Amino acid sequence: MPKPQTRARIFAVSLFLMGSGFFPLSAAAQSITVSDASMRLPVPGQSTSAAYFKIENRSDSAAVLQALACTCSKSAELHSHSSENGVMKMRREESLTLAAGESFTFASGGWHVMLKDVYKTVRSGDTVELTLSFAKREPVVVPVHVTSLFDEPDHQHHH
Ligand SMILES: [Cu+2]
Repeated sequence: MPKPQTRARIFAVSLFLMGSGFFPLSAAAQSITVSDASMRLPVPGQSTSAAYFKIENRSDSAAVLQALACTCSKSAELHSHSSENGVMKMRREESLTLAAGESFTFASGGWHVMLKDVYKTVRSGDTVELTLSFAKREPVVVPVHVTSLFDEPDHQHHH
């Protein structure tokens, strides 16, 4: 049984190891900010939807967003939109690179997070969690506000 003093020292050493080796870029990871995250529920009969947010890289090095996961759906993919001969096309992207200081907005008609097989238990007004995974950085977890097409004032008196 180690004396309290020894135990305290072991604890201090393990904290040091975590700080220096296990999460070497924790300070950098904190400088990725995500705001205004929202998703709309799939329309009736569909199970696919999209999430949008604004992301800002406040760190001094490039950030590469590589993967996403949402507590609201079976899978989440990075997608872009582009117009080819007047036809909007959606494409799956491997990653999004943000230079130091750069910000980027995911929005309808542009880059979005494609949510596939959205769980039926998710309701309008809920808050779900989106996890953004980066190359050589800790993941960032953000709350996402769930909305529905039927939230719109136009639809509320249709009964
Ligand atoms: Cu898509």
